[in-house]
Amino acid sequence: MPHADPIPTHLLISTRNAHKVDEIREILGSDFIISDLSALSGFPEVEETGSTFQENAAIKALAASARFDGWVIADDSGLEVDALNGAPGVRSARFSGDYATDASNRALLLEKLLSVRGKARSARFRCVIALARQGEILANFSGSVEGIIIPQEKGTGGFGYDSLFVPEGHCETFAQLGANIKNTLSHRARALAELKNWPNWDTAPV
Ligand code: ITT
Repeated sequence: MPHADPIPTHLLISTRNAHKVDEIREILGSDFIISDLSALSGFPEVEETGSTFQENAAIKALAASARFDGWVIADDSGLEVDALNGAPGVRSARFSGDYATDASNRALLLEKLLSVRGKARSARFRCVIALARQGEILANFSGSVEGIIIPQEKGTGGFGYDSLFVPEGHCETFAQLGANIKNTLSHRARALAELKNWPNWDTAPV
Protein backbone atom coordinates (compact mmCIF):
# COMPACT_ATOMS: atom_id res chain seq x y z
CA MET A 1 0.00 0.00 0.00
CA PRO A 2 1.63 3.29 -1.01
CA HIS A 3 1.94 5.98 1.66
CA ALA A 4 1.33 9.64 1.35
CA ASP A 5 4.56 11.57 0.70
CA PRO A 6 7.23 11.34 1.91
CA ILE A 7 7.59 7.62 1.32
CA PRO A 8 10.72 5.49 1.54
CA THR A 9 11.17 5.20 -2.16
CA HIS A 10 14.57 3.55 -1.94
CA LEU A 11 15.10 0.49 0.27
CA LEU A 12 18.43 -1.28 0.44
CA ILE A 13 17.99 -4.94 1.37
CA SER A 14 20.92 -6.28 3.34
CA THR A 15 20.99 -9.69 1.69
CA ARG A 16 22.93 -11.78 -0.76
CA ASN A 17 19.96 -14.05 -1.43
CA ALA A 18 18.63 -13.14 -4.88
CA HIS A 19 15.41 -15.10 -4.28
CA LYS A 20 14.56 -12.93 -1.29
CA VAL A 21 15.23 -9.81 -3.35
CA ASP A 22 12.90 -10.99 -6.13
CA GLU A 23 10.13 -11.80 -3.66
CA ILE A 24 10.49 -8.55 -1.71
CA ARG A 25 10.52 -6.52 -4.91
CA GLU A 26 7.38 -8.24 -6.16
CA ILE A 27 5.54 -7.99 -2.83
CA LEU A 28 6.37 -4.33 -2.22
CA GLY A 29 5.53 -3.29 -5.76
CA SER A 30 6.43 -0.22 -7.73
CA ASP A 31 6.23 2.30 -4.89
CA PHE A 32 9.61 1.13 -3.64
CA ILE A 33 12.93 1.08 -5.43
CA ILE A 34 14.82 -1.96 -4.22
CA SER A 35 18.55 -2.55 -4.27
CA ASP A 36 20.69 -5.13 -2.48
CA LEU A 37 24.23 -5.59 -1.23
CA SER A 38 25.59 -5.83 -4.76
CA ALA A 39 25.14 -2.03 -4.75
CA LEU A 40 27.75 -1.67 -1.96
CA SER A 41 31.07 -2.68 -3.48
CA GLY A 42 33.40 -4.62 -1.20
CA PHE A 43 30.72 -5.17 1.44
CA PRO A 44 32.12 -7.89 3.73
CA GLU A 45 30.43 -11.14 4.71
CA VAL A 46 28.32 -10.53 7.82
CA GLU A 47 28.48 -13.24 10.45
CA GLU A 48 25.03 -14.14 11.76
CA THR A 49 25.91 -14.71 15.41
CA GLY A 50 22.44 -14.17 16.88
CA SER A 51 20.31 -16.88 18.41
CA THR A 52 17.00 -15.49 17.16
CA PHE A 53 15.68 -14.30 13.81
CA GLN A 54 15.31 -10.83 15.31
CA GLU A 55 18.93 -10.67 16.45
CA ASN A 56 20.24 -11.81 13.08
CA ALA A 57 17.97 -9.43 11.17
CA ALA A 58 19.32 -6.58 13.32
CA ILE A 59 22.95 -7.64 12.77
CA LYS A 60 22.46 -7.66 8.98
CA ALA A 61 20.49 -4.40 8.89
CA LEU A 62 22.98 -2.50 11.08
CA ALA A 63 25.97 -3.73 9.08
CA ALA A 64 24.52 -2.28 5.87
CA SER A 65 23.23 0.85 7.60
CA ALA A 66 26.81 1.67 8.65
CA ARG A 67 27.67 1.91 4.95
CA PHE A 68 24.47 3.29 3.42
CA ASP A 69 22.80 6.55 4.29
CA GLY A 70 19.19 5.60 3.67
CA TRP A 71 16.50 3.08 4.52
CA VAL A 72 17.84 -0.43 5.05
CA ILE A 73 15.94 -3.64 5.69
CA ALA A 74 17.22 -7.12 6.48
CA ASP A 75 15.21 -10.34 6.36
CA ASP A 76 16.13 -13.21 8.62
CA SER A 77 13.96 -16.21 8.06
CA GLY A 78 13.77 -19.95 8.31
CA LEU A 79 11.80 -23.09 8.84
CA GLU A 80 10.76 -24.49 12.23
CA VAL A 81 9.77 -28.16 12.28
CA ASP A 82 7.87 -29.28 15.39
CA ALA A 83 9.18 -32.87 15.32
CA LEU A 84 12.71 -31.42 15.36
CA ASN A 85 11.99 -29.08 18.28
CA GLY A 86 12.01 -26.04 16.03
CA ALA A 87 15.08 -26.94 13.95
CA PRO A 88 16.48 -25.90 11.56
CA GLY A 89 15.22 -22.45 12.74
CA VAL A 90 17.87 -19.74 12.63
CA ARG A 91 20.25 -22.31 11.14
CA SER A 92 18.00 -22.97 8.13
CA ALA A 93 20.54 -21.71 5.57
CA ARG A 94 23.39 -23.75 7.09
CA PHE A 95 21.40 -26.77 8.29
CA SER A 96 23.65 -29.30 6.52
CA GLY A 97 26.92 -27.57 7.34
CA ASP A 98 29.24 -24.76 6.25
CA TYR A 99 29.02 -25.72 2.56
CA ALA A 100 25.26 -26.29 2.64
CA THR A 101 23.16 -25.80 -0.46
CA ASP A 102 19.38 -25.63 -0.64
CA ALA A 103 19.42 -29.18 -2.04
CA SER A 104 21.65 -30.60 0.72
CA ASN A 105 19.51 -28.89 3.37
CA ARG A 106 16.33 -30.41 1.92
CA ALA A 107 17.95 -33.85 1.76
CA LEU A 108 18.98 -33.65 5.42
CA LEU A 109 15.51 -32.50 6.45
CA LEU A 110 13.89 -35.44 4.64
CA GLU A 111 16.34 -37.84 6.26
CA LYS A 112 15.63 -36.53 9.76
CA LEU A 113 11.88 -36.83 9.21
CA LEU A 114 11.94 -40.34 7.69
CA SER A 115 10.19 -41.96 10.64
CA VAL A 116 7.84 -39.03 11.33
CA ARG A 117 4.34 -39.36 9.86
CA GLY A 118 1.21 -37.32 9.29
CA LYS A 119 0.37 -34.32 11.44
CA ALA A 120 3.63 -34.73 13.37
CA ARG A 121 5.33 -33.23 10.29
CA SER A 122 3.88 -29.79 11.13
CA ALA A 123 6.14 -26.80 10.53
CA ARG A 124 6.16 -23.09 9.92
CA PHE A 125 8.21 -20.53 8.07
CA ARG A 126 9.10 -17.46 10.08
CA CYS A 127 10.44 -14.14 8.90
CA VAL A 128 11.64 -11.12 10.85
CA ILE A 129 12.44 -7.94 8.96
CA ALA A 130 14.50 -5.25 10.69
CA LEU A 131 14.24 -1.68 9.45
CA ALA A 132 17.27 0.53 10.04
CA ARG A 133 18.28 4.06 9.28
CA GLN A 134 21.49 5.91 10.20
CA GLY A 135 22.84 3.02 12.21
CA GLU A 136 19.72 2.52 14.31
CA ILE A 137 17.02 -0.15 14.30
CA LEU A 138 13.70 1.67 13.98
CA ALA A 139 11.31 -1.26 13.84
CA ASN A 140 10.93 -5.01 13.45
CA PHE A 141 8.20 -6.75 11.49
CA SER A 142 7.40 -10.43 11.64
CA GLY A 143 5.31 -12.97 9.81
CA SER A 144 4.79 -16.71 9.83
CA VAL A 145 2.91 -19.33 7.85
CA GLU A 146 1.90 -22.75 9.15
CA GLY A 147 2.14 -25.90 7.09
CA ILE A 148 3.42 -29.44 6.77
CA ILE A 149 6.62 -31.04 5.43
CA ILE A 150 5.88 -33.66 2.79
CA PRO A 151 8.04 -36.79 2.37
CA GLN A 152 9.35 -36.00 -1.11
CA GLU A 153 10.02 -32.84 -3.10
CA LYS A 154 7.28 -31.46 -5.31
CA GLY A 155 7.51 -28.50 -7.70
CA THR A 156 10.32 -26.48 -9.17
CA GLY A 157 9.50 -22.88 -8.21
CA GLY A 158 10.81 -20.88 -5.29
CA PHE A 159 13.94 -21.69 -3.29
CA GLY A 160 15.15 -23.18 -0.02
CA TYR A 161 12.60 -25.55 1.48
CA ASP A 162 9.71 -24.47 -0.79
CA SER A 163 9.43 -27.83 -2.58
CA LEU A 164 8.85 -29.61 0.76
CA PHE A 165 6.41 -27.18 2.41
CA VAL A 166 2.64 -27.31 1.90
CA PRO A 167 1.01 -24.25 3.50
CA GLU A 168 -2.13 -24.72 5.58
CA GLY A 169 -5.29 -24.61 3.45
CA HIS A 170 -3.50 -25.79 0.31
CA CYS A 171 -2.67 -29.16 -1.26
CA GLU A 172 0.48 -28.14 -3.09
CA THR A 173 3.93 -26.97 -2.02
CA PHE A 174 5.07 -23.36 -2.29
CA ALA A 175 7.23 -24.55 -5.20
CA GLN A 176 4.12 -25.83 -7.01
CA LEU A 177 1.87 -22.92 -6.06
CA GLY A 178 4.30 -20.43 -7.59
CA ALA A 179 5.25 -16.87 -6.71
CA ASN A 180 1.81 -15.37 -7.31
CA ILE A 181 0.20 -17.43 -4.56
CA LYS A 182 3.24 -17.76 -2.29
CA ASN A 183 3.66 -13.99 -2.20
CA THR A 184 0.13 -13.47 -0.91
CA LEU A 185 0.43 -15.76 2.12
CA SER A 186 4.09 -16.36 2.94
CA HIS A 187 5.90 -15.44 6.15
CA ARG A 188 7.76 -12.78 4.12
CA ALA A 189 4.55 -11.35 2.63
CA ARG A 190 3.05 -11.07 6.12
CA ALA A 191 6.10 -9.31 7.56
CA LEU A 192 6.19 -6.94 4.59
CA ALA A 193 2.49 -6.14 5.00
CA GLU A 194 3.36 -4.89 8.50
CA LEU A 195 6.28 -2.91 7.11
CA LYS A 196 4.06 -1.19 4.54
CA ASN A 197 1.64 -0.26 7.31
CA TRP A 198 4.32 1.03 9.69
CA PRO A 199 2.79 4.21 11.12
CA ASN A 200 6.06 6.12 11.49
CA TRP A 201 7.32 6.40 7.91
CA ASP A 202 6.56 10.09 7.84
CA THR A 203 8.02 11.00 11.23
CA ALA A 204 11.18 8.85 11.22
CA PRO A 205 14.54 10.67 10.92
CA VAL A 206 15.73 11.39 7.37
P1 ITT B 1 20.89 -13.45 3.69
O1 ITT B 1 21.31 -13.77 5.12
O2 ITT B 1 22.00 -12.90 2.85
O3 ITT B 1 19.64 -12.62 3.64
P2 ITT B 1 20.27 -16.28 3.60
O4 ITT B 1 19.73 -17.19 2.56
O5 ITT B 1 21.53 -16.72 4.32
O6 ITT B 1 20.49 -14.85 2.96
P3 ITT B 1 18.86 -16.45 6.12
O7 ITT B 1 20.09 -16.42 6.94
O8 ITT B 1 17.68 -15.61 6.56
O9 ITT B 1 19.14 -15.98 4.62
O10 ITT B 1 18.41 -17.96 5.96
C1 ITT B 1 17.16 -18.23 5.44
C2 ITT B 1 17.08 -19.67 4.98
O11 ITT B 1 15.78 -20.18 5.34
C3 ITT B 1 17.13 -19.73 3.46
O12 ITT B 1 18.44 -19.94 2.98
C4 ITT B 1 16.19 -20.88 3.16
O13 ITT B 1 16.88 -22.09 3.31
C5 ITT B 1 15.15 -20.77 4.26
N1 ITT B 1 14.03 -19.92 3.82
C6 ITT B 1 13.72 -18.67 4.24
N2 ITT B 1 12.66 -18.19 3.58
C7 ITT B 1 12.28 -19.17 2.74
C8 ITT B 1 11.26 -19.27 1.78
O14 ITT B 1 10.45 -18.26 1.53
N3 ITT B 1 11.17 -20.40 1.09
C9 ITT B 1 12.00 -21.42 1.29
N4 ITT B 1 13.01 -21.42 2.17
C10 ITT B 1 13.15 -20.28 2.90
